[in-house]
Amino acid sequence: MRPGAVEMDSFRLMAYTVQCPCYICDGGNTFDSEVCRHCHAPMALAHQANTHKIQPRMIAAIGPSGAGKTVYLGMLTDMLSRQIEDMQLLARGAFSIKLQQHAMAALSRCEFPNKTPNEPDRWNWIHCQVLRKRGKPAELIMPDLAGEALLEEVDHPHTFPVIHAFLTKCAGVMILIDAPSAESGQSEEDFHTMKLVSYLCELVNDKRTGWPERPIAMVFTKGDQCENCFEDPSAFARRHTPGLFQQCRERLKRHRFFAVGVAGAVGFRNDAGGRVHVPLRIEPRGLIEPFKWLLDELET
Ligand SMILES: Nc1nc2c(ncn2[C@@H]2O[C@H](COP(=O)(O)OP(=O)(O)OP(=O)(O)O)[C@@H](O)[C@H]2O)c(=O)[nH]1
Ligand SMILES: [Mg+2]
Ligand SMILES: [Zn+2]
Repeated sequence: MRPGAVEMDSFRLMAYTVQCPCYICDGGNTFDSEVCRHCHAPMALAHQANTHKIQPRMIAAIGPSGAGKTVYLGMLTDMLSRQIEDMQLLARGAFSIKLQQHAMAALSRCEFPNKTPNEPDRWNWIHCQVLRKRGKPAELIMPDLAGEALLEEVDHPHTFPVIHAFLTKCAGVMILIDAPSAESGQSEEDFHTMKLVSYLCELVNDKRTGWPERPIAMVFTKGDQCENCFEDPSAFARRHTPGLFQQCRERLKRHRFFAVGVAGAVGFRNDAGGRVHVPLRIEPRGLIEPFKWLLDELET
């Protein structure tokens, strides 16, 4: 602007005529929107990608409510950001630290984090760069979805446009399965996971790029309460989630079974709302393997 020239107030509206596409659903938004008006994903994801001129890939931990997604993702990102392993995770943007902060604050108080709310604008998203000793750095976007919303979308497609758009574009997933429930003979675990696999396979069924061709890690959680699943996760799946095991063999080209545990021991506390689980120790086991496998598969 020339010295002395004053911008007309109405000129500021010009900025609103340029649409900024959401990174998840491609829907148009104004430059100052915080969340996408179509799918409620944070617009920070699009701004980060534009600023750094990068196209992050999307991966996710999915599974029914209570499978352990928030605990797993919180602990995994915390471990990787401390670089005890061969991999190091660098969060991009302050919003990417919220999940780790929220989960670790709860665990350090000897509590498990709260159930993830169903409203998509309250989910935590992580945009990060993962550096590895071998292999190229990976740019990733990972949300912590609510299990209830996920199963609602599976039962009634398009109720949660963000889940639909995200899982269409997603490059690979970890499906979390509650191992102690599966071992105790609750067929719910088997059915929920089979439904998720069917949903994915029907969502993108292209011969070359569809879900049957994308990597899927099947992760048994809460291994601390179910030692058997660590020995041979695949044999555990055959025995305790036979429907899922068969479905994976028939429909998925790239899948593998894993077992993880975050808590070392769990107790109970009586609260106004009933009995609450309390983590007595934190003893992460097997957390890195499924994530590493997924990244390796994405590179091939
Ligand atoms: N023993 C044991 N229990 C766990 C572990 N991880 C999670 N849990 C239990 O599982 C519950 C649910 O864990 P979350 O991580 O909140 O589950 P979620 O999949 O995020 O559930 P939604 O947010 O409802 O989708 C926790 O409150 C704990 O009681 C674990 O490693 N060991
Ligand atoms: Mg959660
Ligand atoms: Zn969107």
